[in-house]
Parts: sequence; structure tokens; C-alpha cells
Amino acid sequence: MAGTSIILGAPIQIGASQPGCIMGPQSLRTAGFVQALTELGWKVTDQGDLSIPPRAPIAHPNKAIHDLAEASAWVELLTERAYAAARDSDLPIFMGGDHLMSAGTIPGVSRRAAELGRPLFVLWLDAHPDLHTLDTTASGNLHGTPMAYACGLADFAPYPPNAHPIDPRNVCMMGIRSVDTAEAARIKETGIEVNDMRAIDETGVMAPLKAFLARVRAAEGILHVSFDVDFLDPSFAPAVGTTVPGGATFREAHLIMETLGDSGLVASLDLVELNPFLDEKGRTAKVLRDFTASLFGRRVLDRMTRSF
Ligand code: HAR
Ligand code: MN
Ligand code: MN
Ligand code: MN
Repeated sequence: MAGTSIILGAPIQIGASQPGCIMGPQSLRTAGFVQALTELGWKVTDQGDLSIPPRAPIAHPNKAIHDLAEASAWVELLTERAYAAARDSDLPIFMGGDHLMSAGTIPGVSRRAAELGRPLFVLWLDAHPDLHTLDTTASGNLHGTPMAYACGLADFAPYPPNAHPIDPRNVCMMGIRSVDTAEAARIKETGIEVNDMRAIDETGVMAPLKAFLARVRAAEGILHVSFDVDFLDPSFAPAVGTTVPGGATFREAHLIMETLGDSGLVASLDLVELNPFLDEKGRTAKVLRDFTASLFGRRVLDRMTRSF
């Protein structure tokens, strides 16, 4: 399955409540991220880390919001660069940085999907749905908003208008276990498929995953995977500022990543919310490296590839 992959670092931490995610891309590189994929036969081009120039502050009626001008600049830059990375490689990886990053990467890859005349699907692996708008976020932490922007659910000015909003019916969320009231209402309105941890406890990860991949395949869709570290149980992935107990186990996440790799449907990947300041001897960075390698084809044993 090997092909080409552009790696783009987005050291964003202004969307989160505490600093540290700025070191995310460097921690992944230190863990041997590029080598792990190269060993699998992939041609990897690490384009390094993006940066934005300093900006004058922008005020918003919601006084809780902070760093809005920087957030807007990141969204604009990432939309363009994610589009180009999807155009120029088979499976680009966007290394965060907090989850605000996806407010740029999803519209960027969505633009590429539109160019190819194919629908974009998003698998969202996260403890949180990140469905706040600028008006409903109580924390003011903009990493809680990217999915609402990606789906075009509200006016996000001063962000650039989202020219390629995704259809919420093409989103599948897994691992959800922390939902605010406004987000719950939005899940109801939009019909976004949410597999919370209770659903996963009841059915396992394979039933909803297989059903979703079958839908992507039937629609000849392009699949983007957005992987938030807090999807995982904090017992083995502690390096995240918003730990929520009761997350995906190592085995559940590993099975998801191998199945995604077998499917051949994934066209882009976000790795977000890694906060190396909170890590234990690089443990979480190594977990992300290995899960990514599983998605990129690393297998314990050769076996017949199954298509889902
Ligand atoms: N919903 C909460 C808020 O808006 C927590 C959001 C936390 N988001 C992330 N990414 N860590 O999923 O403040
Ligand atoms: Mn592509
Ligand atoms: Mn998130
Ligand atoms: Mn989260």
C-alpha cells in the first residue's frame, strides 16, 4: 500500500487551555516518526513546521474567547497548505498542535475532494465532539470548535468563510465521552453519527467502523481521519491537557488503525493534542508513532488483506 506522504507540522497551542502542544510535532519527530513510515516503504517528505506572523488582537462579543486573531491566521494558512499537501501526496499527515488545527486541515482536504468530484468523509476519534461555535464556547478554548466550522454550522468571522463545508452526515465520531449542552443539541440537529464510549462498550469498535467504511466505499468517498490523543485512555497516553477517563484501549485503537490501513480509503490524517510537557519519557509520542505505522501498513504478521 506504500505511496507518498507529506508531513506538515502545525505547532499550535493557542486553542488549548494550557501550553505544551507547540512541542507536538518535534516530539513525534524525536520518537522516530519519519523513519517508522520510511521503513514501511513510504516516500516521506517532511515539510517542517508552519508559523504565522504576529497579529493585532481581535475582540469578540464572547469575552471568554482568546487568541482569535492567531486562530484565524492558522485556519487561513492551514486550509491552503492542507489542500496542497493532499494534492501533492497520497496520504499527508498533519502534526499538531491542538485540535484547532482541524479547522484548517479539513476545509483544505475538502477542497481537494471537491476538485476530484468525490465526497469527503471524516472519522473523528476524540473524547470530545468539538462542536462549539464562537457564540457557545464557554471556555473560549478554540480547540473545542473545529468540527462546527468544518461543517459550516455557523458564522465564524473573523475566520475566512469556509468555502468547502463538509456534510455532517459524512462524519463518524468514535470515543466521545465529554459533551457540552450546546454540542449535544448540535449533534441532534445535524444527525452526526456519534459512537460514544457506551456504544463502543456495547458493540466494540469494529461494527460501527466497518459500517462507516462501507458507506465511504459505496460513495467513492475520500476519508480524512482526525485523531485526538484524548480519544485514548489516559492510562497509556497521558500527554494531553484534557484527559477524560474511560477512553479507547490500546487494543481498540490498534485494531482501528490496522483496519483503516487495510481499507486503503484513508487520504489524510490529523494527529492532534499531543502535549509533550505532560508526557512520560516520550511514551505517548511513541504510541502515536506506532498507531500511525499501523495505519500505514505495519503488520504483526502477514495476512490476507481484507477490504472493508
Ligand atoms: N468542550 C470543552 C470546551 O469547549 C472541552 C473541549 C476540549 N477539546 C479538546 N479537543 N481537547 O477535543 O472547552
Ligand atoms: Mn490525494
Ligand atoms: Mn478534539
Ligand atoms: Mn478531545
